[in-house]
Amino acid sequence: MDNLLILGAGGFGQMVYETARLTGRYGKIAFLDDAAKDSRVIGKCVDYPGFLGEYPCAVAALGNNGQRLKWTKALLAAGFSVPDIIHPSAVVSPSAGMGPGCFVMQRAVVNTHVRLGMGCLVNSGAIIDHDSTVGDGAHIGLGSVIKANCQIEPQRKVEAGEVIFSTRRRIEGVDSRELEDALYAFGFGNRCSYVKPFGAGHINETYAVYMPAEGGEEELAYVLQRVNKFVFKNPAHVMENIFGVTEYLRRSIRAGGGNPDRETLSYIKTRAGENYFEDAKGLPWRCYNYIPDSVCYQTTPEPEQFYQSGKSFGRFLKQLGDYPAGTLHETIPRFHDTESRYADFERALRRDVKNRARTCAAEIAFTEARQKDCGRLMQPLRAGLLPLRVTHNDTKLNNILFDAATGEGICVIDLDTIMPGLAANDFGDSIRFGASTAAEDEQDLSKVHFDLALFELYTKGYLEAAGDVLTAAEKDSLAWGAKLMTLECGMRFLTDYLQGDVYFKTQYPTHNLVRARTQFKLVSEMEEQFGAMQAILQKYS
Ligand code: ADP
Ligand code: GN1
Ligand code: MG
Repeated sequence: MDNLLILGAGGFGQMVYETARLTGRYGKIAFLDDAAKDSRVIGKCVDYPGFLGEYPCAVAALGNNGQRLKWTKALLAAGFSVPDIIHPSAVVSPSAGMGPGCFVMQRAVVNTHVRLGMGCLVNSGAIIDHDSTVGDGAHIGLGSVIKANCQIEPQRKVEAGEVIFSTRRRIEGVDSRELEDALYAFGFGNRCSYVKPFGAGHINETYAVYMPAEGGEEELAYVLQRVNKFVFKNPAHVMENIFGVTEYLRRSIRAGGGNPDRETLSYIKTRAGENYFEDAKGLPWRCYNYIPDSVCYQTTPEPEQFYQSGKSFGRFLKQLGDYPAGTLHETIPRFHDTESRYADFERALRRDVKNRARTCAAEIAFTEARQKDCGRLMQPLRAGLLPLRVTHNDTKLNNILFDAATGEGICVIDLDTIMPGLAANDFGDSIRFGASTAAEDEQDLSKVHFDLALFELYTKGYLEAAGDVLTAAEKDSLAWGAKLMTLECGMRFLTDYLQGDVYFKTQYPTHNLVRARTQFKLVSEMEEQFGAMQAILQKYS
């Protein structure tokens, strides 16, 4: 049995003396103290180096956190063995770890995976719950409670009876309280390595969440999004749709022998079991697993990818053929009601709140000249000639993920607008975005063309996947879908420009006008090639 030297013979030192005795692990026990009169005091604190031979073990039993830590370090530096003194009535989890010179007093509980630094004092009756971390020299006061996953800073004094509910660590890339709250709400706060803005959507705020991976690396593990509440007035409905559809797709992908973790998004509930988290400002956050080895394109990189996206969206329509459409909420009313979009445009023009109408006379005239076209799909829908299906309604290329290795379309994303709709709308929205030779916001219109070859590739992919479920009237409607979705989108950009950019994210004041112009250029070219488009549709029908 080793002899033990205790620095400090005050009240706390006496408790440590009694505790050390009770452990039965030490032979002689003596004190060093600068002031106390006690027969067991054999010198002053500064005398410690001289006792190393006779007393190989030593601890600093000083109530002051800074002093306890300072002397613990000094004893270690001098070569003493600095043990932890743990009262036999304390409960310390076998998975807990502690640095040298800690004291765990009567009936204290140190729970699973707790980490104590050096020279910590866990006083009588204190409880430190699982996965909490206590910094060097901290004092966890009598009967206090540190709840799970807390971080107590070095040398902090937690008062007797105090309860620490949660503490937060600084996560790189977090620039708002709401983002931090969301990370904690989904349970990533304690492990997350960093977050950063992600993607190029026009509506939501998207972040990539990086977590520690094996081998010390960090990996993109989750996608966290703040849903745009100006656009989606009822986020609970959006999330009910999304959970309903993705869980349905999961089951049918699995049943068909596919990989449900790659072929549909897996949304994650909050720690409280909710579909989404509402932050202090009342804004909704949701989260899904990042699909590894996937790529998302902002423009069509190779014709093959566009063919692949046709197949993916065609497959998506078919997969949801039996989905109970009546359970879906209409997340944006009249979303692809082109006549109603025209009325919105007229209202914005009448009000012209930013006095911008004078800057876009040509675009206004272009739209007005096509008012009659706006009913070209709504009328047959009302007449029962075109069926409502479960559609995606936002089928642009950057709402699909491709397999980085094989180039195949693997997964449809951005499920906010899944609602009953027309197949022609999904077909058409893909064409307006992906069958263009330039980006949606290209300023040089001489670069913007409708590419008939791309149109053909998408048509081929889409009809290969969904041709057998579409009616003849639906197939006939697809060319109009392409033209009207492009016109409608241009009208929406123009409307937003007139309203002062309240809907779509913009990077500069004329951004929405620039977008409207590309769409109208595409509409003009589609009008010129309408016959050829219809012939291609015939060929693959
Ligand atoms: P928004 O409504 O803002 O378009 P999205 O859900 O489409 O919201 O996300 C925005 C963008 O984030 C996507 O267009 C894409 O670029 C990117 N993104 C989202 N999820 C993923 C993912 N799992 N993998 C790669 N990129 C993604
Ligand atoms: C928006 O959300 P995002 O960026 O995938 C918009 C679509 C438009 C598209 C134009 C909910 O799509 O309707 O066609 O911008 N989404 C919503 O690029 O309004
Ligand atoms: Mg999107």
